[in-house]
Amino acid sequence: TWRLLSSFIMDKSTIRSVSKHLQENPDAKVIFMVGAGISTPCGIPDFRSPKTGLYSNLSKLGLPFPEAVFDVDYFEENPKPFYTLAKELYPGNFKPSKFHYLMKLFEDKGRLRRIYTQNIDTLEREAKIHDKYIVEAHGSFASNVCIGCSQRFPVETFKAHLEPVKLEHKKDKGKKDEIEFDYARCDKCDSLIKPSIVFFGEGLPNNFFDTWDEDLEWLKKNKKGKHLVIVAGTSLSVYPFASLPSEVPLGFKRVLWNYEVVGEFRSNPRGGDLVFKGGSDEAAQELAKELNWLEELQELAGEE
Ligand code: CNA
Repeated sequence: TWRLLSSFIMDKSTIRSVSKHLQENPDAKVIFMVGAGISTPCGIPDFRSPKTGLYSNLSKLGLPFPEAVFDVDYFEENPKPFYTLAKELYPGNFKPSKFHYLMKLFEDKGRLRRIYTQNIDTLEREAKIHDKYIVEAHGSFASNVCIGCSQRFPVETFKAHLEPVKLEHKKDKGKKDEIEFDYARCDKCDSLIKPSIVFFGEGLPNNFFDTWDEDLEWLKKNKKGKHLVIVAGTSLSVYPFASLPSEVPLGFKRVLWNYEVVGEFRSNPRGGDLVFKGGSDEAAQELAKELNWLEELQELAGEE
């Protein structure tokens, strides 16, 4: 019976509850906390989905362990896997999902407080959501930094080096042509330049901590707990980001839209949690329908 009960409360009725809450509380705003799952409908693989996730597809890059692609020491030794991945993931190659456009609608309707994103694909910006709402917790491709002296470089610096150069092995006819990159290097110290993406072992940007402090204060002032937190498309396994939902003060409704039940929603669920186990775009579409925003959502997403 427990199983039956839990599958019942994870169905679309929880999305209707979100809609009802937002309609009954016109001053309530939403904080989104999102991850790679909201961009899988755009064609960008996430990390951990079995079979389709990046980690299960990285073997072709010859990495000693999958996370090495985002490891500074490994990058210094062998930048090629990161360059290969960056070329594939580089912003501009993908269009935002319905979920991204739903967040844009929350902005347009004056119902958005903030988006905390772990994604580096900049699709929130691509959906034209104003910068002031976006916290890119794991950085982005939007600026570049030298790993030796921390000097900053404009976005074009790294991008210009993403075109592979072909090395021809004229003397060794038996060997196949190899794809290589001409790695971007600092003009001052000659160390490698990388996008300002947070690699493992690196600290998160200050604005992540500062903005979250500000938003926590803002939540605490809302004594009746009317604001909402919507968590979507994340395995909640990378810290400190993963602890955000647990820091939401008691009394607020927390929403999860994900293929699997993750983090505190599984280990320490709260009575008010509203979990929909399913696709983030499906949830976005359903909520838009319930709020009578569907036409606008379809227009933003470029659908008929
Ligand atoms: P993750 O660990 O790969 O988890 C993704 C989660 O989303 C899993 O629980 C999936 O079941 C779920 N999921 C996948 N697709 C959907 C969908 N359409 N609807 C609902 N749920 C879905 O990714 P996290 O973001 O939690 O991990 C943090 C890493 C991933 C961050 O450091 C990112 O930089 C990194 N990453 C980002 C991107 C990107 O920018 N798009 C891509 C791949 C990895």
